[in-house]
Amino acid sequence: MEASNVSTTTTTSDLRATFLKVYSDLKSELLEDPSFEFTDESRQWIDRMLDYNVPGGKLNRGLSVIDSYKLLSEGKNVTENEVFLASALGWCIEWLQAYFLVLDDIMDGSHTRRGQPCWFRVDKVGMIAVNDGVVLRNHIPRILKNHFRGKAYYVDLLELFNEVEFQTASGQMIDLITTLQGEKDLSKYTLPVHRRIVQYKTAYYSFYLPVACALLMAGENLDDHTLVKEVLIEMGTYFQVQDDYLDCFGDPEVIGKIGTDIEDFKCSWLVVQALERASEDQKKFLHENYGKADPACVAKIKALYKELDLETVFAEYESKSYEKLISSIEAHPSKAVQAVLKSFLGKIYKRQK
Ligand code: GPP
Ligand code: MG
Ligand code: MG
Ligand code: MG
Repeated sequence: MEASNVSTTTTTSDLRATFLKVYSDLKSELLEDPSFEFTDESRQWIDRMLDYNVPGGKLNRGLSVIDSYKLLSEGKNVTENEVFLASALGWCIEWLQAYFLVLDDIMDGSHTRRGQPCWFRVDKVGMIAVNDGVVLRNHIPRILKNHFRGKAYYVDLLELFNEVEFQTASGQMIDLITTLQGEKDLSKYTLPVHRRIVQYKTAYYSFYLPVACALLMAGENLDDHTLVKEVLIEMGTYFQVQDDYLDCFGDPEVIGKIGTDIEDFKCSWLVVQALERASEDQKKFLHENYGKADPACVAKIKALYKELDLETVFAEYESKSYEKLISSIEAHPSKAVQAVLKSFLGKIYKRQK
């Protein structure tokens, strides 16, 4: 048991090291992009901006492309070049994530991310971060062009990234405009509304996209994998419920960010659950204190969540979701696909960060 644990750890850290090496390669290419005449200053800006925002996360999304591709290859020899290509796609997703997070932190008025100040809060950055987001987004098709242009699945890849970006931006839009409704009438926050927001803003890019990239690389047609997509969307929904939970109950030291959902009047899973369980008096209390920047109001909301025992409600949701996901996964005819989905689920079940 001990020995196999050690070897798994080594493999995981080897994979991470290989993956990070590809990051350096891709960054160097972008810093030598022939379409732009870099000055020392502009090259240094991009270099620092990328290092600050792209590689510092858990890298789950990116690493999953390699994992999934290997599992889909079912023991066939995966070449070094294929690992490189799967890594490049993984990094495209990490770039996409960096672009979303830089902008999301501005929109949410957040303070920290991955244990450091949000990029826009860094001295001399400020609203230059908006353009950095645009630059990050524009790096993706450049990476794809550099490495996938000759592939049969090139157009499918471009369409996939475009489609998923559109879905995420639409989800982000409803996340933001729903707060306007909530401010008028908190009873508009219901589970179906929450579900729609999180499916679009998180599930497509965080869960469907990595596996879809691996499927395209493996020569599959995405239209043949609707069941896989459905399971991944469910998994992504569960992941964002965890994110909402950790925003309030997580340890900022561990999750690397300080929650802002209560201050921001977000249609979070927690407030939806609270509204379902609150008495008339408690609802009134919620209306009076939710969405206020005042730390005393935030503390009152957190106290009400505890009083309503949302920690237990969440623990029950978590184990039920896990069981449901496992049984949907086991209904899939392919063992290789089952392994891909189980591996992804294993990475997030009961996560603390
Ligand atoms: C996560 O929401 C959603 C995103 C990061 C998508 C952003 C999309 C854009 C088009 C900018 P969140 O605000 O709950 O995430 P976090 O808790 O990490 O801030
Ligand atoms: Mg946010
Ligand atoms: Mg947000
Ligand atoms: Mg959040």
